[in-house]
This record gives sequence, C-alpha cells and structure tokens, in this order.
Amino acid sequence: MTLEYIEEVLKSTKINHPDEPEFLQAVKEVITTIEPAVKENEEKYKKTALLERLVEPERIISFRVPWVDDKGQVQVNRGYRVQFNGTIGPYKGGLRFHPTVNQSIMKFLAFEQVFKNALTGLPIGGGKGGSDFNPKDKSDNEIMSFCQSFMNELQKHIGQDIDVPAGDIGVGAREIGFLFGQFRRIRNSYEAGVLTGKGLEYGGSLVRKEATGYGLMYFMREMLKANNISIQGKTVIISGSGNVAIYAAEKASQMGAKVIAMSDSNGCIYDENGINLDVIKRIKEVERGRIKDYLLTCPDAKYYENNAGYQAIYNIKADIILPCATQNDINLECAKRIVEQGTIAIGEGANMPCNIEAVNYFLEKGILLAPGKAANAGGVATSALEMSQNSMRYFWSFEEVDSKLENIMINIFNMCNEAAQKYNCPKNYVAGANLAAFRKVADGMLAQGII
Ligand code: NDP
Ligand code: 2IT
Repeated sequence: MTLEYIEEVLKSTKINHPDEPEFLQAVKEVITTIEPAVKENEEKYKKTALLERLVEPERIISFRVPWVDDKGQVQVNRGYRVQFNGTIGPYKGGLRFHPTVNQSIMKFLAFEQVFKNALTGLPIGGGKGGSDFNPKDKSDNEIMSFCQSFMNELQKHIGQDIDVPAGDIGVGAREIGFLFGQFRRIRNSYEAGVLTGKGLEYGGSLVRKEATGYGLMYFMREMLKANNISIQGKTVIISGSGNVAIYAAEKASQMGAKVIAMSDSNGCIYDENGINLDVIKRIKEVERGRIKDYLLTCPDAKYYENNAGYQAIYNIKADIILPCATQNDINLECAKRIVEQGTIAIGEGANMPCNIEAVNYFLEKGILLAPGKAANAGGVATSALEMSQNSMRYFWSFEEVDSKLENIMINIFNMCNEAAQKYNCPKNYVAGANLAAFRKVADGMLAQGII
C-alpha cells in the first residue's frame, strides 16, 4: 500500500515534469528510499498530500539578466531562484553560474538542499538559484556587470529572514562580493546576513571557504571509523579542482591520506607522489587556469584528457574516491570500473555526482557511499554559522567555527547511521540520510498545516 502511494507520486511528478530529468532523478532517489518512514504515518501523509507538496516548490522565480560586455555589446542570460521549502527556516542555498543551468537543474539542487539543510540541525529551509551565464574567460568587469544586473532582480526576493543565497559552481568570493555590494547599494542598508560566503573583511565567516571540503572529510572519517577502517595512508582521487575539491584535498592530506589525482572539465592530473596543493591553489584560485598547467611546475606528473562523456580520472586506482565536480559524473559503466579497481569508499562532495544506477551498484557491491546531501552539508552548515555571527555582529575564531563544523558533521553521520539501522538498511547511508531528513521536514510540514 505504501509503495503504491510513493509510485503514484512518482508517476504524477513524471507526468507534470517530463522535461526535467535531473529533478525527476533527485525526487526518485529520495522518495523510493523513504518507504519505511512513510509507512509509519501513511494515512496522515496521504490525507494532507504530504509527498505531493514535498515535490512541489513553494515558488520559482525566473528572470531576464541583461548586461553589457567589454565590447559594449548587450548580452542576455536567464536567472533563477527556486524557493523550494521554507518549513525549517529561511530558504538557503547557493547560486550556480554555468552554461548548463536550466530549471531542471535548479529544481534538483533546491530539492536536495531541503533535505541537506534539515540534516544540519540548523534553522534553514531549502532553495537554489543561478544562471546560464558562463563566467569562464570573462573579465572582472564583465563578471561585475553581470552580478549587478542579476542582483537588481534577485534583491526583490531575498533577505536575511526570507532567502539567503551563497556560492556554488562558478560563484565564489569574487561574485558574492559584487552581489553583496549591489544589494547594499539598492537597499541602502547593511544586512550582512542576506548572503553567505562573504569576504572576511565584510562579514564573512572563517572556515566557510574550507567548509564543504573539510566537512566531507570529517564525514568520510566517521563513516570509515564506523566500519573499522583508518584513513591513514589511503590513496584518494578527487574529481574537480574547484572550491570543494581543493579543501577536501587539504583535509585529506591533514588526515594522513595521499591525494594522487584531481581534474577539471578538460582532463585530470596524476601525481603518484601526492598532488602539490599549493600549485593547484595558485592555478585555480589565483590564475583561474586549467589543471593541465600543473605540469608546468610539476613535470613528472601525468595529464590525461577527457573524451566525450568519459572522465579519465576514474581510470586511476584509489582507495577513496571523492567526486567534487558536478552531477551525474559517475554512471554505471564508470561505477563498474571503480569497483573493479578495489575502491573502498566514495564521498560525494558534489550534488548527485553518482547517478541512481551507480549508487545502487556501489551499495550492492558493499562499497561505503557517503551521500552528497549529508557528506557535503558542511558548506551550508557553515553558511548558517555565518548567519549566526552576522546576527550577533560578532566573529568566532577559525578553531571555534571548525570545531562546530566538525561536531555538525559527526552528528550528521550519526543521524544517517542510526536511521539506516532503525529502518533495517544498515550501512546504507543513502537511505539513512533520506530517511532522517524526511522525518524532520515532514514533521515540520505537518505541524504547520496545509500551506
Ligand atoms: P567550483 O566552480 O569551484 O568548481 C567546479 C569544479 O568542477 C571545477 O573544477 C570544474 O571544472 C569541475 N567540473 C567538471 N565538469 C563540470 C561540469 N560539467 N560542470 C561544472 N563543473 C564541472 O564549484 P564548487 O567546488 O563550489 O562545486 C562543486 C560541486 O560541489 C557542485 O556539485 C556543487 O553543487 C557542490 N557543492 C558545493 C558547495 C560549496 O560550498 N561550494 C557545497 C555543497 C556542494 P572547470 O573549471 O573545467 O569547469
Ligand atoms: O550545495 C550547497 O550546499 C551549496 N552550494 C552551499 C549553499 C550555502 O548556502 O552555503
């Protein structure tokens, strides 16, 4: 009977959104794993259309973003903000600037964010936004022009008690700075808590930059520990070389593991002696260059180019794999290669980097899988700590924020682990995360009535 209700909701979601594959994938992954929790309260959920409301965003805003490039030519992009579920707090989630951005991707990310934010235990609802703007090869002036135009519209819909955006792919401290400046100018008011990921000189939090990657490794350490495995001496490969990838690599090394490969969308570098992270930071954070440039400083390393639909990095053997680039990076074929090579654990730094077939294959083969909505929650959790500090008009030290982040990640792992055990799917942290988060969001929605 319960399955029938879930199937019905899945079917109607498919009918209502036939052209939103990423959103459907995210919905399917969550609602097919929460059956035991739905069963506990089935009548109430059905009567109040709880699942139907859960998969429908509270609001989607989409808008035109005109801006002028350096040649004086007007360009037009499309902006989005999806305010998915505000039960637990103001909508919270990043902004993605990437040419692939569309409504399906925005909705999948916002949907995931609802559950992720619930797992943090902090008072934040779920949202996401962004644009199909491509920041690559744009001058600082063009980035500023775009960010200002984007904020001219976005500012109507955000606020520290309404919706609090932050960074994601293509949006880092530079973009947040331009966005915050424009918000402040339009409002003539210093509302520091309206955006997170701000620079340290104007209301940002220590550790926010490092938080997603560090948090991923805190989660990974807990997951391995619960399975009597030590992280010391393990080899690690990390897809991506952006914000999440860099600080996952930093923490992995601090924990005594060896990061041997990293990538960008063109290809990957392999350095058997361990990647020199200072070189990666210079190339990616300062020069905004390509990962191939690593060989200019470290000529003994190797570079492998990606082919269409084929990620070279997953050919490299490692104990731990951290996909920290983008969604659907790992499909079934790739998952088979990974399992064959003897990998012990996967930690999703990105959102939905493993597709459903890959996730199921890993679980079937007994690979430990840290699901993104739990394992990468350290970023948004530290964003919430940034909001707390802004409200207090005060700053915590690096050690203070880092220790709060660590405790939050330990808590999240424990919640996933306990839910997996309670609902008879031990070691399935994917189901554990979905079950624990669903319980929290669903209880809140029931308490707040039909809205
Ligand atoms: P960045 O923009 O800093 O880095 C993205 C990295 O992924 C780059 O190395 C990029 O390479 C690579 N990449 C490879 N293929 C693609 C592709 N098709 N589309 C986009 N990027 C690609 O982003 P983040 O590190 O912030 O984000 C990485 C992932 O982590 C995303 O899935 C994001 O949603 C998730 N995440 C981010 C959080 C944060 O706090 N920033 C928090 C939680 C999750 P290239 O330069 O060649 O494009
Ligand atoms: O996917 C994510 O959790 C983020 N991009 C971070 C969101 C945030 O509000 O810090």
